Amino acid sequence: HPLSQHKISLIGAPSDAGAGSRGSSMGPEALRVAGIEPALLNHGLDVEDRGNLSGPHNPWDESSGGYRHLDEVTAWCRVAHDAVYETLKRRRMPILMGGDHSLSMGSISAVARHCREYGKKLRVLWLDAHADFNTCDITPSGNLHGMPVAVLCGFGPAELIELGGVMPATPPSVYRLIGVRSVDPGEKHFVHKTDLDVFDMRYIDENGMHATMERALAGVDADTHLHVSFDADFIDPLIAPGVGTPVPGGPTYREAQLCMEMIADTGRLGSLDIMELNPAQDVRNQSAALAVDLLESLFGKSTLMRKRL
Ligand code: EXY
Ligand code: MN
Ligand code: MN
Ligand code: MN
Repeated sequence: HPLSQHKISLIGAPSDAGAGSRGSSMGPEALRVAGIEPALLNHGLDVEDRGNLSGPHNPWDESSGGYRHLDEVTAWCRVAHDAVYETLKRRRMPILMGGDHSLSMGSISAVARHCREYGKKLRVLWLDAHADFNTCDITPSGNLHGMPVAVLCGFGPAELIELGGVMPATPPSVYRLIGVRSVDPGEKHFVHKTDLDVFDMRYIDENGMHATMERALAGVDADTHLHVSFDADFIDPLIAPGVGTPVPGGPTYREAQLCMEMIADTGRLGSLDIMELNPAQDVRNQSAALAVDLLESLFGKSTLMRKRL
């Protein structure tokens, strides 16, 4: 096995250049203040905090050619790609602490490169209120945090779609989008056309989180590298208000915990993004604290009393 799941590297990526509001640049520090490192140490894991990456500041410019801050986002994604790729090469599990969700173009292109080199199958769970599948032609905002899944599938500007060395970084078939409840009209059409696998909130309401995760994880086996891209706006904003783009009607505390517990049960987690926490919108850092709580479940802490079969 090329990677030790017991050796974790925390990587801060304090940029909000891809977002429509400022503040997710404070996400990495909010996670540290919420005790991300001691929480992982408590689970007997070997944890190193590599500090924060650096990149350009947010110029707060207008969108141009359908993209806002393309140069800045590209620079940040390059450093995120390199840090995640190098961490995987050292056989450690990278946890990228965002930062806005555009940074996942960097992390996932690196994870995909790693999987190609080690002959691993990649599965990406995209936990998000949004589909993040816009392109410059259909985006209502130009904000690149609304486009990372499309870019990773090869739909986007040259400098971003080529980040991981090959284009596209990933086929659409590796993705499972979970928790979706806000999609733009053109984006919805494009999601359907691309045949992305989406478990939206209506699906979760009707089938329950357990059946949803069983389907989203179907086919994950010993050869699979599982990447979780966690957008904090996945969770219902009643309990996670500290995000830039809250959307009502998300998973409850228990639904979110069950989701994490079922991922933990696969034993296949290989890399993780924790994105879009916005401390400027939060109340007493509760959303970062909740993210750390969920992270513990993702690493195997469970309140399960029933003896395992
Ligand atoms: N779909 C909207 C847009 O593209 O502007 C909003 C995107 C928000 C993306 C967030 C964080 O996941
Ligand atoms: Mn604990
Ligand atoms: Mn997102
Ligand atoms: Mn989102």
